[in-house]
Amino acid sequence: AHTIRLKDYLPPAWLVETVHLDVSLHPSETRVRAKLAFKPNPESASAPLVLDGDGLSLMSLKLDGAPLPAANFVASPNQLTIPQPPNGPFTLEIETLVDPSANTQLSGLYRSSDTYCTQCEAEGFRRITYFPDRPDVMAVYTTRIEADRQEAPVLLANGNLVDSGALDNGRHYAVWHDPHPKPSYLFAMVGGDLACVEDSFRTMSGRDVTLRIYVEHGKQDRCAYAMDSLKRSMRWDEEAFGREYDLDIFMIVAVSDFNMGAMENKGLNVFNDKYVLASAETATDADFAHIEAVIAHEYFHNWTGNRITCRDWFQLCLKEGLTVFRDHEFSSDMRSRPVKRISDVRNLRAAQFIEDSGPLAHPVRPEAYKEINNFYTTTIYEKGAEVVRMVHTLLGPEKFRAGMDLYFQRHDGEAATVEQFIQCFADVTGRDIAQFMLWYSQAGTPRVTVSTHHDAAAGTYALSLKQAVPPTPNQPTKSPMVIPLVTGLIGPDGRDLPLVLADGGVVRRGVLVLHEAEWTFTFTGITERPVLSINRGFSAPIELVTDLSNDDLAFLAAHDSDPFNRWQALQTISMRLLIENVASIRAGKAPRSDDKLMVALAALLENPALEPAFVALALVPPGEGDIAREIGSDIDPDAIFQARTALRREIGTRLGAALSTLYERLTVPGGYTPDATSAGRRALRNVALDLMAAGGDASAITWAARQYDAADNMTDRMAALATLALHGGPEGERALADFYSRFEGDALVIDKWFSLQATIPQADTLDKVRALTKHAAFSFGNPNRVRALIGAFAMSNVTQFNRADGAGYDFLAETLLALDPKNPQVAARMATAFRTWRTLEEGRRGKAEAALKRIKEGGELSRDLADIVERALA
Ligand code: BAL
Ligand code: ZN
Repeated sequence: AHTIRLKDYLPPAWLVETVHLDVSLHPSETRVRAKLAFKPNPESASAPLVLDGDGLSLMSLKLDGAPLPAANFVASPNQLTIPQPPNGPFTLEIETLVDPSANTQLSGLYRSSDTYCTQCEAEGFRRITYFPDRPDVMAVYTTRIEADRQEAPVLLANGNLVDSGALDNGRHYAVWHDPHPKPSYLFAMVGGDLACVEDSFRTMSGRDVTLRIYVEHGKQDRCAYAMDSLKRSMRWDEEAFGREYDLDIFMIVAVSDFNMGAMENKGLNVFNDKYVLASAETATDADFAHIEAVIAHEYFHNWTGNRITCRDWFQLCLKEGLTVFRDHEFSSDMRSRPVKRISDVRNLRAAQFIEDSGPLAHPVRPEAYKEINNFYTTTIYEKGAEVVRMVHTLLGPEKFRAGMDLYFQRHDGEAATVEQFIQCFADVTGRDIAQFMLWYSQAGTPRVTVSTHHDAAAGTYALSLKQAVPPTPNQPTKSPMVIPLVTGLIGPDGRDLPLVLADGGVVRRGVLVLHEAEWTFTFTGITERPVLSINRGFSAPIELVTDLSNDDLAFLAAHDSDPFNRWQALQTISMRLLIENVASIRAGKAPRSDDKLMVALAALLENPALEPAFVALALVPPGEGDIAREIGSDIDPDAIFQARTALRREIGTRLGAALSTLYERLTVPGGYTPDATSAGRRALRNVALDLMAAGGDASAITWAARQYDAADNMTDRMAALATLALHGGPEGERALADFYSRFEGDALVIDKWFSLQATIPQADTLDKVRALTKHAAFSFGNPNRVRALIGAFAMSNVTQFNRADGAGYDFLAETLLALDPKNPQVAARMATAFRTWRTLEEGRRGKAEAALKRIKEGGELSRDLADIVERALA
């Protein structure tokens, strides 16, 4: 396939002023008439008109109202060219025929449980009509939809409703107008028989906005949390960023077949129903938190993405990284900031750091792609958000806000670039941004090595830092980055010492900035040896290697004023132990235990000042993927699993009494509410239960069974089920069967049942997963089902996906070859489970490589899947 490169960017030769769409919905023959007003782009040379298409059937074509003779254009399913268009503005009327029911790719116009809906990002609009389908072509859209009134009583598109009415033959129509120019990827329309929940929001300038959430009939009572999250998001964006909503109505439509989480189409967000529907009985605390975050994320795109969009797809992080940063900030304000930060960093390490260390590593702003759908990655999103967070850290909150204000003021209504965004911060501070831009262009996770020296006689403390960025695909050598390290020096009394640099430099807000490959900061006035707390709050997305002893780390765990580093200190002690034990296990020796770690963990359990959610996070050892990444090569997933299991067992037995006291004490009084404080209590209580079970405490199984049966909410029921399924033997079987019969028919809940079974680290799991692919509730056509079963197995069941006999790889290869013709985007996403294959021990490595080669040679692959497989093998 063709490679598209950033350096080849050219502005469009033709702009589109207005788009009038007239769509007549039909299950298999939907007629789309598009009237496009073109004008030459004054900034580019005259050129033929070349419009994108994807699988289109052209029915008719008119230019300025007259049919265009066949000799004057060239049409194929994937392109429409007019070699000699008029010199000035003209209109083109294009009629195409599309088949929504046959659209299993879920890109363009398709059907989800009989509802017609669209997904146009990144390149789905060209599956509806021929168009310059690129984000720097922004037009004003008017959309007329007509449909059978019975089949689709609800007809929606972007903007405000301007007309509607009845037609002959039981049909009706609606006309929507969106006054804000937008790129085609933000177009959306929906038609179906949907229920609606309505509310309203008064904006900061006193305008009333109608809010509607459309769902399947009977699901209205599961929309309350989404609606509440939307209203809180709208208020927060006004308060935190001064951003007000700009249409009379904001709509969300929940559909059950969706490739992504949700989509920010202007005024008409389309959501995977997983991120809308919630009730105490069906959704966990984590589901509620995700709903809040995704609702906010899509809403925030209205300014960061829609009002200011991306010039081209290389700039994807401009809207995604920034909007993730904004939704993280929102959730931090709604919930506990430290707990949110720890969870986000855990996710970053488990996904982005792993991507960044393997064959799929790419810069936050890539320079080339073959298939843009494969770049909706954790690097663009989460590392992109970390880069914005570093701007915030380097500038401080006031300057950051000033830079954002300037960005909105300067670029509103434009398709912008990353340089233009960062330039706004340069302009409000007068700083040079050249070196900072390396965060966008250099892939790989920087490694910072820290060594310290205290000179008691001189009262100085030297902090020596070295940075290195590892090689990544197509980037063998790297330059030093700008690394903001929020730092504290903690005295023996547990308090932060003043940071006074020997060279007279000033440390603002505790931020030390490393610019060079190596640098030493020397502090004065340090008479007693302090303990270093560095990269507080995970101020830079780096790997940190320090010379801190385990005693220093235990001190930080107990005393650091930065909660993130308290958590990190315990993780580091655990990681050191786990790595040592993995080596022991592979050498046939028993894993050792670590008394100091147990003492530090015990202290957490007894500290009433700590938030339960924080303690819950601190009790969970580093994940299998993290341990593997830290070891780096020659990975034996079974040894890692055994080392981690041994540590969990040790915690369960050594702290058993304290854990059971916690379990009994932490009951949450009253009925279920999804607020962060109650969720934190449930989280800690359920972690305690699971650790007791891991420690082999038989009463934990009894308690889990009781909790499972008595639960009035999904968080407690699911947690008990997971503990039983992992440790409970026949009790686990009983509970799994009960769970299915309780929630049969509720697809989103049954997804939890699929995922849980797919992630059990036992030898018979693959057989069970194979059997479940035949289960009546499973379907390869629905992305949520595929992710719940196949995705969970391949991405989250480290030992069973990486079985020594290669059967896990073979299963995934077979599955991907079967799925690819139906839904290439989802197949390609699942294929990224192979992203760490080169780090495995020799036997598994050979089997994974063979499976990847089998996929590669398995027939005509989609561009999506071929791209991932080729990069994985390169
Ligand atoms: N733009 C695709 C979905 C999202 O990131 O919001
Ligand atoms: Zn987004």
